[in-house]
Amino acid sequence: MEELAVELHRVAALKFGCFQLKSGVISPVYCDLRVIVSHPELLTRVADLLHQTSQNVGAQFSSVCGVPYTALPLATIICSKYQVPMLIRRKEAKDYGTKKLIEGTIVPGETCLIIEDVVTSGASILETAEVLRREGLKVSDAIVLVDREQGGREWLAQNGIKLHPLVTLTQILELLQPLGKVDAETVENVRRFILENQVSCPLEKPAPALSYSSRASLPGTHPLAGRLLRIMEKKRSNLCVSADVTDSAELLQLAAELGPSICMLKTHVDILADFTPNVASQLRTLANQHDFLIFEDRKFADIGHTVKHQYEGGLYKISSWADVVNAHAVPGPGVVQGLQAVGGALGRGCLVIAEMSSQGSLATGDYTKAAVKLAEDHADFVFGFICGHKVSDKPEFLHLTPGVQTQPGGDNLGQQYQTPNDVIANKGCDIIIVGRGILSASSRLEEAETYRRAGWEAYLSRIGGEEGVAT
Ligand code: S5P
Repeated sequence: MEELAVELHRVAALKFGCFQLKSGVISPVYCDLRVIVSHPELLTRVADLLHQTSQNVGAQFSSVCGVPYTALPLATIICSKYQVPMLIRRKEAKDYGTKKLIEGTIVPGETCLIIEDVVTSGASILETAEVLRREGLKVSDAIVLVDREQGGREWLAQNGIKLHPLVTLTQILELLQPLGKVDAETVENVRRFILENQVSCPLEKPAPALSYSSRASLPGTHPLAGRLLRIMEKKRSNLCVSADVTDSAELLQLAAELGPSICMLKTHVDILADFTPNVASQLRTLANQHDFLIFEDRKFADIGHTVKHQYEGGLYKISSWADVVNAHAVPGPGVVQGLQAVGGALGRGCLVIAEMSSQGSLATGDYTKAAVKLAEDHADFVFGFICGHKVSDKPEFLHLTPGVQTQPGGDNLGQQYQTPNDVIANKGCDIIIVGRGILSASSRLEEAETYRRAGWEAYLSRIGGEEGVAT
């Protein structure tokens, strides 16, 4: 270990002095272990020691994955020398919608050992472990060259990963000091720095969820999403009623009666038996009067050229009266671009269908990820998702969830229901879309109010607020 400490110091992988970290904090020590790739003997020695440690601690594994990037050559040497299959984690976030996140043969159920050069909070190891675990692999141990002792070990342990460092920062100092490589003052400074810079465990302190109104004024929030978020806060409603009725008079009656309780009315205009342009204009008047948005649930899914016509023309002229429409991601960007060509200048917005509530839906996994990317790439027109759980961490995006009833369950054609509390408080979505849960009640207004209150209370519990303080 002494030899290793001296070598790391010699090649300037460890520097002592005064360094400003990315966070702005001044550190008396800087670990730049990337430099070891320029020193083949040291690189091989470190790889050997990492492997030896994995044997000493009795780690069981069938593959090895190095946390990108510094640990990649270390993992490569270990895998080559000791004949262990390797997995490579891709780091390019841009490609995550379409490319695999892990290269190599994945055998679900098998255990993968993580290799890392230096650990501070443990976040990089955990990120890699989560990607591996999502693919069905088990991760229980991580071998690391240097532990900065700033809380990473504890955080990883909470997430089921044992951290095995070759050496800690304190041990390195204890080895270097008698050799005159560092003085007593440096040792003391580093000790104090470690003590005063413990990384708090992100799981213990989740970032507080933002309120609807604070999200309304974020610079990246689409103007229509901003309007919707303000309506929600003002009316204390995250309820969208799905007005799945076939008679125009009933639709208008529903909009007039439930208007004050909802933030949005969702229509399927093509199920109306007696649609006329006058129905659309009366609906618009009611929307303005009661301050809700109209969402025509047309689910566009064709090439851009065709959806342009479907949106603007035909019998329904949807773009002339609906604030919001939605699109499937299956055709690729063209569908959104076609809709935007019509709706963009009118100030309209679009939701991408990232998941569906129906049993056996194919909109899962990589498809959902690609749908999120499609939305992110067109954030000047797309402002959210139809989904069953929160699919994007960007607070500018809204998550709208259909398949909601007060009792979980389903219908006999594959619809599946979650409760308002589950959707808003547990799954982190923003708006509940309720159809038959309200439409089949004897008093639709009373039932809508029940859903409105349930959705709102779930929201308040999510943001940690109480009635009256959610601003
Ligand atoms: O995945 C979906 C997407 C949508 S938009 N699942 C859905 O159920 N929907 C729509 O939400 C569906 O077309 C219907 O209009 C509404 C759900 O109605 P409910 O009666 O089952 O609440």
